[in-house]
Amino acid sequence: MADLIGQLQSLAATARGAVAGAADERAIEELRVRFLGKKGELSAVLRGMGALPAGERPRVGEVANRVRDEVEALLGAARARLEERKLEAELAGPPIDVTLPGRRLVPRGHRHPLTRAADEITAIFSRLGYEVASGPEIELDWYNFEALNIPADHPARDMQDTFYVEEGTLGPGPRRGGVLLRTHTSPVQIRTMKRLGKPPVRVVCPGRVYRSDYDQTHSPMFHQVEGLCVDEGITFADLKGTLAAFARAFFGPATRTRFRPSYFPFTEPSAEVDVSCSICGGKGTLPRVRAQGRPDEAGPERAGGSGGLHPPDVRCGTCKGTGWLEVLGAGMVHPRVLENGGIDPARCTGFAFGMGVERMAMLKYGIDDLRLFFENDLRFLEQF
Ligand code: 2U9
Repeated sequence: MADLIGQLQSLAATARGAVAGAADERAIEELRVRFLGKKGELSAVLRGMGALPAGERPRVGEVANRVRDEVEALLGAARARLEERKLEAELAGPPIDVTLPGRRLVPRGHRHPLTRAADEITAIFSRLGYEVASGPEIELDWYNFEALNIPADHPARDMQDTFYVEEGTLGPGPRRGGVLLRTHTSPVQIRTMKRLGKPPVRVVCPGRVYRSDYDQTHSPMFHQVEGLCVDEGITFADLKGTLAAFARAFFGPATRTRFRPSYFPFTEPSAEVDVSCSICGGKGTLPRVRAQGRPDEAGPERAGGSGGLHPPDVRCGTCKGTGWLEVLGAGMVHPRVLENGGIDPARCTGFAFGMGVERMAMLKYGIDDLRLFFENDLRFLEQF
């Protein structure tokens, strides 16, 4: 017994010296392992306890516990001393400017210009109290056409020719009619009306749509944002006010709006909506030398009055000289469409509108070629 107690006391003495000389965290950790670890010196001494008579074990255990507590306390105090020294060194060193901007270790990415345009559009309608909804891109004929007052023999189906999914490729399950890639996001509004079951309905639906079209200005896949507002007493005036507010928020506060009569199977009456050209401000012309000053600024050649010395204005290419850009379609929802959404057309009215995101982005960011959106050329994408 005396032998084991002697070993424990000499372990404590060694530890005191060793810990006092430990210079850093690593050295302290190494000492912890050496003295207190599972295969450390204390464990080794304790293994000798097995050979002692049972009556002597408690005394040795008591000393061993004291030694363990002491070594733990020594290690803790050494760690605290190191911490304190580190802090003092930091405080003595050059001051840290906590107002400096953080360092960006990984370059931050950014949204695709189409995502950005769609986000800006939906954010404006969110502020007007609309919810944002999405739905399937592979859609039933009923939701895409029938419910929107476009029966199988309707000529509007030609303009929205799409891609059909072959019956054989679909799993089992009940369905009404064909399955296709949606040609507009309107089915989401039908689904939303059915989901809510009662007015008011205020929803905007951004998403991909598909048409069998491919040329300079048409892509077989493009993006739309459509909106729907249904309640008791909704009028065409609400539609005009809403779209005018949207156009000002998206294109700038000076933007004007005009409505021209049109036709859609799902709205009656229907309108094409134009906004004043965001490039020429609605004038239809641009000063020939834009680089030399803002359009309204009188250059040196204008000073001195009506000498006619400044070069003549040129036709604005964006609006083709008309001062107007066609950007939206809209109208009052056809009563049969409301009914298909489960809303009583005798009690409620509603307006709907739709826009192409590619066109909105091209006009807002001054992009002149639709194909740029889909080529994934970083020289283009990194400008946004
Ligand atoms: C429901 C009822 C009515 C959505 C509407 C338009 C007019 C429209 C085009 C703009 C450019 C499509 O991307 S584009 O080619 N859209 O002209 N869309 S009204 O009408 C609806 C939708 C859903 C239940």
